[in-house]
Amino acid sequence: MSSAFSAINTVQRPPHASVSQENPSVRSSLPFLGSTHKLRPNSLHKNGASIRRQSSIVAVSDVVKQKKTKSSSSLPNLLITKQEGLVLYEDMILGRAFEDMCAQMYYRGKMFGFVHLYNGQEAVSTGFIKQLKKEDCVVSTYRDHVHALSKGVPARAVMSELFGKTTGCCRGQGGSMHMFSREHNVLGGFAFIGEGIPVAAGAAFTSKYKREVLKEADCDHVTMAFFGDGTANNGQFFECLNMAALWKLPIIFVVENNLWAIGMSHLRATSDPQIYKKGPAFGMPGVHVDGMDVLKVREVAQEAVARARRGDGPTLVECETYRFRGHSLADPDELRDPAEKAHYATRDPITALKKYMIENNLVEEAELKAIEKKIDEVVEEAVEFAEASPVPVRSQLLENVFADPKGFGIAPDGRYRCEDPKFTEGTAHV
Ligand SMILES: Cc1ncc(C[n+]2csc(CCOP(=O)(O)OP(=O)(O)O)c2C)c(N)n1
Ligand SMILES: [Mg+2]
Repeated sequence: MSSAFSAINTVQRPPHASVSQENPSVRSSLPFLGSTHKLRPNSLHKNGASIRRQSSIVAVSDVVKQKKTKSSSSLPNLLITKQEGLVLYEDMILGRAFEDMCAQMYYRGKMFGFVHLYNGQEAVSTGFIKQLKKEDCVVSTYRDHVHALSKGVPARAVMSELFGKTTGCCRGQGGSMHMFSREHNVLGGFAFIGEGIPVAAGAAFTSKYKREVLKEADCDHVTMAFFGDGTANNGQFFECLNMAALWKLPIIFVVENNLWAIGMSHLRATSDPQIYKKGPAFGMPGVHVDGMDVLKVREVAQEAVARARRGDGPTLVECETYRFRGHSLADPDELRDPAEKAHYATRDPITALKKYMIENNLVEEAELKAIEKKIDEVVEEAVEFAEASPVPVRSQLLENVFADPKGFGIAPDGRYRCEDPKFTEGTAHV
């Protein structure tokens, strides 16, 4: 037994096993970080290993420790090869640089509506999505630009979407909160919290149906649903945990616990702040991972993906992370304690990966600098492309909004109501 998942599986099988039966001291073997003082360990149990065998939860840091000796790396005792590290680094740099550019463009008036940035959370998107194949699906939230980028949607298509241009991945019709790409199997950013989770469950059901009912033997596609700590208090989350476990769906529920839901502290909003514990209650593994450490996230992601692909069902993963900016670019971010922000700033996932790679002689700093320069150019080019792209024609306004726009967007004479010059003045007879 060498993994969190196998440990969890052994305890989830007995029909009467439940989280409430666990040894309460197990909780203390899971350090939560930062402002979650209530969850800090009082004392560690002397015999942690035996507790872990009985428990339905395992500290992922231990998994990583155990795995050090049999890493996928050709170098002994390293968690990654140079090539793997460079892929992770480049993807995180892309996410960060892209979002920083979004902030600039937003404040210059190039984007409309709310824009929610992902700075600080990059290790989650990179650690998980880089484990996927193109056919696998990703479902996101309104904080979705970086999930789309990690899944391979070109930066120019995401930036153009943010500018509301026709060359955007949704022809400019979705904007910041609705990134979608059929080609890349990005099934959407969703603005209503929790609404993406059933969509993800549906996508996972599709994969299973294709394999088991339509006998498409090679359909081993996996779906990842990303959502926040606040969203994990919504009913859709629980309903989908139930269905996913019941039907053994190939889905991974990735909770990005950044400790805040706008200005509501996670500790004030939920009865048990340890979200991963809800997994075993439904009969699936629940894992907590340090979401500021891309190597740990990646380890967990690999196991969860493998489990889903081989038909063993869903996994719930809680990534403890932090957003480095306000909830959205309209948020002055005055509610969070500066000390908490400072604490997480020292845990920047990009700096941590860079340190790991350099200290282990995997790369020279100059190689990482070259990646940063390349990505700066990619992001610059994305802005130029978006700037130069055309805005959609007005008649596109109602496309894909109503199945039958007659009576809504289309007047009795068959013309789009928005074509009426008085439409935007609010004086048209509609
Ligand atoms: C159904 C619904 N209710 C309320 C809101 C308003 N709202 C927008 S973001 C948000 C907080 C979500 O927090 P969390 O799930 O932790 O995600 P985070 O923003 O931290 O990534 C809320 C309540 C919404 N978008 N949808
Ligand atoms: Mg949150």
